[in-house]
Amino acid sequence: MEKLKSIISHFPEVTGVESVSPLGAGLINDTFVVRTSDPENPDYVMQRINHAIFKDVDLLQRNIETVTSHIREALIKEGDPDVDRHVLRFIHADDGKTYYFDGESYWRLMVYIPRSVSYETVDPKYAELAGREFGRFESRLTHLAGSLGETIPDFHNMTLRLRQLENAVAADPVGRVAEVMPLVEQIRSRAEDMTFADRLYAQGKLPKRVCHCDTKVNNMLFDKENGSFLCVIDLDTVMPGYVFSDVGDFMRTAGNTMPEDSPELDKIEFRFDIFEAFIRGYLSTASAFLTQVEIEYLPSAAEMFPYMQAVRFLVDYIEGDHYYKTTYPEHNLVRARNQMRLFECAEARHADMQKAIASILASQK
Ligand code: GN1
Ligand code: MG
Repeated sequence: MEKLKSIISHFPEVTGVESVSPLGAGLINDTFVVRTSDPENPDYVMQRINHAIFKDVDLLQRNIETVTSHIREALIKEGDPDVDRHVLRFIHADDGKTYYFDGESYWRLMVYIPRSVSYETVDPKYAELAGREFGRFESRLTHLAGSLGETIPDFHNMTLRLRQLENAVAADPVGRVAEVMPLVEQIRSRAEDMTFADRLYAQGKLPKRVCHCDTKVNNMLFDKENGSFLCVIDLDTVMPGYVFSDVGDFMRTAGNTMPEDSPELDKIEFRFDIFEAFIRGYLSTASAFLTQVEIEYLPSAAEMFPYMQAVRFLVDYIEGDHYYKTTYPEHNLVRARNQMRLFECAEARHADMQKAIASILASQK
């Protein structure tokens, strides 16, 4: 606590700190809530940025500033009466940057959005809101593609993720490969289909747009009292990418009947009601800029993201769990199996997803 307080002292705007306690369930950064004593002062969210993963913190924070200031300006122009709850605001450290390096770790602070709540699961009503807002988020930022760097290069490059799996299998650094070979084989058998986005991009048929790239359901804030949408959080991976990332990652989390680390595979189902609702919302704000190809492959996006996540969790398991936070030795393997099961469930609904999209588009004309 004293150490955290001394870090906060480098952000002059933050005064009267009363307590600092852990917050949320992110798998990458360490997150805390900073409560202040004066009711006039806001509370804050404090994070230790995972520097092993985000190698260029300066670029990361510049991206985030570009994105948040752009959204802020748009909200002001639109006459939004509640701008401060509709976009994050990062606090400047004493050297003017929006992060502080203590010689070992990188820290940042943002204002805690009052009367907000996030969810681990949503009903179709919230899924539709989420779809609409992620579509709006993308449409607001789409022209910024040239001004944002890739905070994690090749983050959602499926071909590369599969190569990482093959490298991990070949190296077998902690002797875990034998036990996971059936899963590796299952992944290999679907590799050709699941690299569709990289092929489309190479053929010049798929654009890169600014996407959120981590649209986990818990990365959105809603109003505690009336349930209205407030804002999108966790902006570390906002960067040029395929729209498949945002549709896929939302469905990967909100569309699973079980948490992503549940070992109860027979309880996993793909929530088609959530898919329909999310896509209805998403197309209401995104269809104006989406191309035919992007729309055509949205069902494949809902399959690709559980598949990619299975690969990523499995690579981390094989490599000895250095990327994701884990709480027991098999955690990443359980997650990988869970995601592969969800992938199969989503795949089984491919034709239904296509039909739903066609009928939504027809109804929105
Ligand atoms: C990580 O930080 P968090 O928990 O929101 C990860 C995502 C994964 C997700 C899996 C930078 O997100 O890509 O989909 O875990 N973020 C990064 O739960 O790797
Ligand atoms: Mg998060």
